[in-house]
Amino acid sequence: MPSDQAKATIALPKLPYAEDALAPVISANTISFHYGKHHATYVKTLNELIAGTPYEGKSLEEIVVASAAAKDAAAKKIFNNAAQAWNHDFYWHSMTPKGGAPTGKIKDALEKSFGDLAAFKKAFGLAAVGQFGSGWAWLVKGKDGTLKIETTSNADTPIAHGGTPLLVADVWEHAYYLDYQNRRPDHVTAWLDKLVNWSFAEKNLT
Ligand code: MN3
Repeated sequence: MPSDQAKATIALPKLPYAEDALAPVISANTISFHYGKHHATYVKTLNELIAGTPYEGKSLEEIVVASAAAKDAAAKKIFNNAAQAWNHDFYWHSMTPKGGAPTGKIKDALEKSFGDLAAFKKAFGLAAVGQFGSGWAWLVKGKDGTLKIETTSNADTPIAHGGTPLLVADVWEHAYYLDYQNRRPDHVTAWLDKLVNWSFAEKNLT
């Protein structure tokens, strides 16, 4: 029976830029499917799965952490959709039309951990291209304060394991296939050179 009582649901966050803002590295067509279909569907499915469960009313981060710790099949489905919803919002913010070279504290941290920007890009690119199948390539702050590169498979996310992500690249095929087909290395190279939102990474670092 329909109720007019407002229920706490997880909202689809707005994109931080227009759908065509990242072109030509990522086309408006890709963003319209990736955000408007893939990301939106994770959010919609999540809301359907948590309705009437103890997860309802929790924040997205809380749902990710709680469902990661639970071992049952229902929790696994909730985790997949919650983590994908969280990862995608983090991914949109990891990019900007004004990408380029890092400055300030994030530049210092990168140089301390990787030597220089070129060495970071090489290591991150190898990890992103080498992630077998669907997944994510992350720049994270390790427990010792140094920056590290990690990859996760499918929906998995550092925040489920107490990690501190600074940036993420989506390497699921849906992130680049319309523009690059099988050329994931070309997509990752252009992503690193043109789209990285270093201010977002710095904000997450400090
Ligand atoms: Mn995706």
